[in-house]
Amino acid sequence: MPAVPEFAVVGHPNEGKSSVLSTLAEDDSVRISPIPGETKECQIFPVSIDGREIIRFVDTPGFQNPQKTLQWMQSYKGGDEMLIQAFIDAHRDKPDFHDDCSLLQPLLRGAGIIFVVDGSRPLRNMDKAEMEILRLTGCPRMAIINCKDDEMAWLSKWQQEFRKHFNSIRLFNSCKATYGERIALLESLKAIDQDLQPVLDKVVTAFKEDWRSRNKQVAEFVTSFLEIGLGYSRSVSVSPETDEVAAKVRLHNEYEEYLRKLERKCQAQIRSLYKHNIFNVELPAQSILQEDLFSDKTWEFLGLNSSQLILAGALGGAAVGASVDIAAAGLSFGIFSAIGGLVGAAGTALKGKEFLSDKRLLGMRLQNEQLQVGPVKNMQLLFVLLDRQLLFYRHIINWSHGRRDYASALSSSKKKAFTASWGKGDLDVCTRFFTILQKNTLAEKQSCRDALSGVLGKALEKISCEDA
Ligand SMILES: Nc1nc2c(ncn2[C@@H]2O[C@H](COP(=O)(O)OP(=O)(O)OP(=O)(O)O)[C@@H](O)[C@H]2O)c(=O)[nH]1
Ligand SMILES: [Mg+2]
Repeated sequence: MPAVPEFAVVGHPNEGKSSVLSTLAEDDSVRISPIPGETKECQIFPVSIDGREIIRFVDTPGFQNPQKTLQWMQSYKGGDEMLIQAFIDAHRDKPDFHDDCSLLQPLLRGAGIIFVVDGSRPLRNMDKAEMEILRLTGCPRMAIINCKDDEMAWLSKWQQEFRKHFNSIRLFNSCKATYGERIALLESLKAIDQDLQPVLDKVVTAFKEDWRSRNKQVAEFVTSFLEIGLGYSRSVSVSPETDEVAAKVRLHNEYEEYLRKLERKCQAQIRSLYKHNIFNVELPAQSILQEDLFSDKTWEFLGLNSSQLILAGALGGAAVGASVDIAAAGLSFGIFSAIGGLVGAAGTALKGKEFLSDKRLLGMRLQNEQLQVGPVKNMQLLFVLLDRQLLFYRHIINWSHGRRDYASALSSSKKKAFTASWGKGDLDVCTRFFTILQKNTLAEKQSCRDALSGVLGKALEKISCEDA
């Protein structure tokens, strides 16, 4: 085995070799196609962490002539260690054997073998021939059963046969595999050869550390997004001639548009961190993330429920219970009516989520002939934004790189508000962060944003470990 561990992904055409490789290496540049024979030449896909290559996978063409190759190998009289080289030498000029020669090439360099089969179809003699060829090469090898359909009837037959030929067997679905399943597969590669253990231990550790560090970066991206988005403030001068309502509407719309853009930018950062560079990882049609940030549906499903909001102190405890005529308080005015202390009082009058999630309450005031929008007054916006980023994160990490069936996107984005299950401690961190943004007191800002980033990091780790 070379200094950087190398594994050739081999098998019959169209079984999902390239898909498995793409998912394992988190590389969406791998060519995948429903037409057999897509991969024509071997191609190395290195996996680098912090600029250092730690493992490499080789995509290979499928077996072209397994039966004839096996026959040749069985009648070969030379030494075992020369078998692959001798086969290649004898067939290099025969176009019919181009793919067979090509796929064996990496084994000459000492690559390990990952044999991929589609376990949703029955076992054939051809498969047995391929397994026997791989056994004769003497290279360390494992088998991956990549069930393209959910058909499992043939699974036990495959497993039975595999036990005769491979040191390790794993079920791995290249289209649905999560981060945890990728790690588990790498772990099981260790079992194929004792000599591989120390180096693969390092690879697995590096993969785990890299994942943690990416989660930390996401926490930072989201914290910065919230800091900028919620701390936003703009003002314009007004004179007695100014159409105040029109000016307010304009300021408000500008803010909404600004926030939408900022949100998309943060999502793009997350997407690129998880190496979805080429394909647009589409959201399922039914995803709540398809809804506009300020749509009623978004605010109905995401963010905190009323008791959580009270727990978070979002309403200001003292005001709860007060009875105020909300029309008089100015809610009927429309988009901008929340002015500081009125929030709590009005909340009790409107009751429940209806008021608590009133997305109009973004904060706007008129002072010294200056009309100002922001910073945001409604803390629910913080939780809606958080939930949307967490949902996006979950969608991205669970979209495996080998997956190309965009038309039938899985409904990985359930309508679920992550923050609604957060405990008092985490909610307090959010409240403090939000309060500091309101006051714009620089001194405490750093510690508050660090605390929020920490809470987020924890939430991301939890989502990473959940099933998709
Ligand atoms: N539904 C589903 N489709 C899969 C899965 N794995 C692969 N496919 C599809 O099967 C087809 C073949 O996949 P590839 O990864 O290109 O197969 P390959 O073994 O590299 O094929 P060749 O390069 O032609 O030998 C593609 O259309 C994939 O999208 C899977 O787990 N589930
Ligand atoms: Mg291929």
